[in-house]
Amino acid sequence: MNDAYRLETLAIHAGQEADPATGAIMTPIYQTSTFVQSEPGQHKGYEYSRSGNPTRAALEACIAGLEGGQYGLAFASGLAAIDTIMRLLNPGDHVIVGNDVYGGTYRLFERVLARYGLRFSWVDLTQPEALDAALAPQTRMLWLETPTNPLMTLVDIPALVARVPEHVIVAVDNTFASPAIQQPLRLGADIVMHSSTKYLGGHSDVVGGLLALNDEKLYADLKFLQNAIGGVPGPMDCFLVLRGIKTLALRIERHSANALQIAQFLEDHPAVTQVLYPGLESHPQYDLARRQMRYPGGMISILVENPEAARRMVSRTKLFALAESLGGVESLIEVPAAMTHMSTQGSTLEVPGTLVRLSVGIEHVDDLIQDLQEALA
Ligand code: P1T
Repeated sequence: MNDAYRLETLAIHAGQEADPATGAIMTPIYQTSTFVQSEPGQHKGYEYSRSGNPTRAALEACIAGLEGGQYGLAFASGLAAIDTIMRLLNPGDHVIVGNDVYGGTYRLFERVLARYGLRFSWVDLTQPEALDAALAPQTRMLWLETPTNPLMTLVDIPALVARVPEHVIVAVDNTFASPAIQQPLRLGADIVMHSSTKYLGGHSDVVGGLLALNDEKLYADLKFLQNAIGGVPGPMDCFLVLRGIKTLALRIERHSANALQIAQFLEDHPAVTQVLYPGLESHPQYDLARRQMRYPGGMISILVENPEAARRMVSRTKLFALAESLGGVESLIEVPAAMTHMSTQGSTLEVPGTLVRLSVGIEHVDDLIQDLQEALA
């Protein structure tokens, strides 16, 4: 695929040439566990679907194209993708992580991987200088989310990349933004990771994870781990993500336009104490957002007066469904402290019970604002 094509074109075509066998324009769902060989080791590029499957290969090429990478890898979930990255490390290795991340990432790092000898430092990376103090001789990885889940803070990817030694792997969880908003590999990151459950899938009908990268050795190591560990997606799930990606650019435009209007509405609402949205001038990193993000995205977090007000609001919306997850065409709302981030309770990553997170869908914005107005009345 021509590297010069723009994201809108790549979303529809990258990795998705017509099926050579039949001419089918849509990538076939190769629902098979294994592939016949003519002699041992003689096959048509596929042996067994944990190691590789043509529908998955199309998705892997697609995410590589969208992120401006050479290589892509697909997983059964975002967490399976993160876990596979972390198996690049050895006991005693040190990882620096931003101090606001998805609750499941925190749980995997501190409750699972710490038991295998990895050490994690949780650092406020909105100040790039804070990174210097956290760096240790054993530091092997810098793990970034931007915007973060759920506080919507940003990190300056090139500024942080410039501060770490060459041997430190910089991985960016690009789930909240999607490649339609920012492409971390182009900003110097080594690995970009997605929960494709979210904006890439886009329709709340599939759970998945994706990686994209450029370094050949790192790719060989991750591909080995993908097969050795086996957290791979089935062909139907790969098809659904490919299908969702086709409209990514259009959806992100509408998610962002709707979210900006809703953020402005909420900022003026007396029941709302604070709105955290990178598209608002009041966001402390508005300048960085303008520099690093093509669109401000569809995620908004707000603070309300007290936890009861938060619970009341999310129980009263009708269009904004009360549910975990994000990035689908339909609007969702939740209280992170009680739902997606319960695992951070009692830690330095704990989020306040007054925080409400909105995933703004692509419904008509006037209907969404009316729904929020009624819920806050
Ligand atoms: O759910 P899964 O596909 O395994 O992806 C995990 C994950 C990783 N990174 C980020 C930034 C995420 O937001 C998620 C999943 N998040 C939710 C389910 C949520 O509601 O926040």
